[in-house]
Amino acid sequence: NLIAMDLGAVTKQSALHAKPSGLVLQYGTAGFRTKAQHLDHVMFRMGLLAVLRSKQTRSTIGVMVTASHNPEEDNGVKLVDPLGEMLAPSWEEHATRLANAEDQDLPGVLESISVEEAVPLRQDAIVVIGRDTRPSSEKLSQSVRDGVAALGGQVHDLGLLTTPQLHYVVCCQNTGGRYGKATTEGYYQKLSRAFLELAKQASCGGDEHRTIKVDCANGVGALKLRELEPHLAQALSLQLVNDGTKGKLNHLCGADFVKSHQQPPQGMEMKSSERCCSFDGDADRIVYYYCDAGGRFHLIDGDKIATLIGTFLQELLLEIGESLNLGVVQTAYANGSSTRYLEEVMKVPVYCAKTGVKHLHHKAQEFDIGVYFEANGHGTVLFSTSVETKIKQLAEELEDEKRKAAKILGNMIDLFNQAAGDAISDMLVVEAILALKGWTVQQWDALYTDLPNRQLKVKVADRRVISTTDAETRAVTPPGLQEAIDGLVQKYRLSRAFVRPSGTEDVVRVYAEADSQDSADHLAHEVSLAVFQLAGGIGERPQPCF
Ligand code: G16
Repeated sequence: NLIAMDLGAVTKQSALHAKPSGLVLQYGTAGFRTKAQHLDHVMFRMGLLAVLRSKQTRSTIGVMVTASHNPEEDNGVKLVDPLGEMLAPSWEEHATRLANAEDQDLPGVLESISVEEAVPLRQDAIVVIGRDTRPSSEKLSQSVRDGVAALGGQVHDLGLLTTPQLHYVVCCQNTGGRYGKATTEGYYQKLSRAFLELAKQASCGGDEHRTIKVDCANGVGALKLRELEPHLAQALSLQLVNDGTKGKLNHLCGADFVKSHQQPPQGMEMKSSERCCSFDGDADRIVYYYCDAGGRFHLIDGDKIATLIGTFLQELLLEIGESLNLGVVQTAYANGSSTRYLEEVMKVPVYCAKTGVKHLHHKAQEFDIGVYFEANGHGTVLFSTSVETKIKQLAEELEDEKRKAAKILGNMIDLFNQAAGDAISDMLVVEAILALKGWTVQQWDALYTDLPNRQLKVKVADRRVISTTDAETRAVTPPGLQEAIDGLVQKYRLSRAFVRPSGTEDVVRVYAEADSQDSADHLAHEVSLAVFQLAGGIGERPQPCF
């Protein structure tokens, strides 16, 4: 069977994408990420791996070239599995093994993966490729194409795409069009049709014309929002800021900057109470914010987006008279107030998963309706197939108010990108919900008050010395670190802190929350110092951020 894999061709091609010897990379939170100049061989090899995965699953596989929220000089790659989900964990291991094999060992590693996974090598393979707007992305996606071609796979290069658009296309391609048309045009049609229906249903409430200011992080989101806008038939006007014409990708802007610095992006002029939002570099995250009359900045993060969505879906279910099993999945970064609100006011089950959409997505699949969001704004809602069928049926059968509610829910189901967290889709969802509820951004913000919090990064020689347990809320190693954190947390009221190695940047992340900003800042700083001392900090000691 192995004869079907032309290892000679692979070796020849691979010489053009040589691996810098000794370089070791890990398939992390969202694939491989590092400086772009170190990634050529990884891209080629991920092309090879995508072919094997495509043959094994007898499906189209996606490869996205992006480093999402990371700086412009970085790049990265991740594989998208048949239903638009993240790559299966066992294949992440293959990816790491393949990426780290020295050039001469590459054929052997390919063979062993094929044997272990019983890959039917004569099967055809199709790989869809997307890329973000980084200067390095075009060349790197050519390397992916070379890898696919070296194993005789077929390539569909869709060029510039948001990451969630690639997930959507892969999902459509493998589900015979049931999820939608497998093109970006199909994506715009599906979302805009659902959004316009919802806008029509909301318009009885007044405010028919809405405007939103979007910080596009100087990334691909700007290009794609421009393509979407004509489909929205003026039900929503988009004012794009940081659209990539001047600034640098993710620099002083974008969802990650706004969330971690808790301040508006550069270039965003906000009038009092104006709704604004920020995407990240590949448009898979979104956070909202506004300024109040006193000029104070208010962040509305992924937790509050999840709460708005959860509340709204619960209200619709009540109206329809259906009691479905709705759950919310968060990570350790979820603000304590959001968890309390979900559990005590909304009375929905809340679960804490490890950071990384792959972990949240899988947990959310256990519910009839699984809402999952990371505090950083990455999330979506998953509806089980039977719920989807049932709701759409009820929208035909029920009468009056119940029918109206079922129709709204049916459109909501279509508006979510269930393949992946998606800034464009989530923005339309939020805009539709606010319009339907007739809510201002302040009313939304007032659902609960966030506990003051602070996130910091610490540089250490090897971040793998930190290992964690209990969904990353407790450090197991290095010895003494958790005890140190426990001691520090005790000094403050309503406090909590944890540390974890990032899977996308070479840093250790520190999170702290407490009853006041001052306490959260002090606690985060003290925990950073403990990490620096006990986990081999390098460079300058962490400086206070207050
Ligand atoms: C990626 C993942 C997210 C994760 C984030 C940060 O986001 O998709 O699930 O929250 O990285 O991960 P870490 O803290 O491990 O660095 P993105 O938007 O960069 O793709």
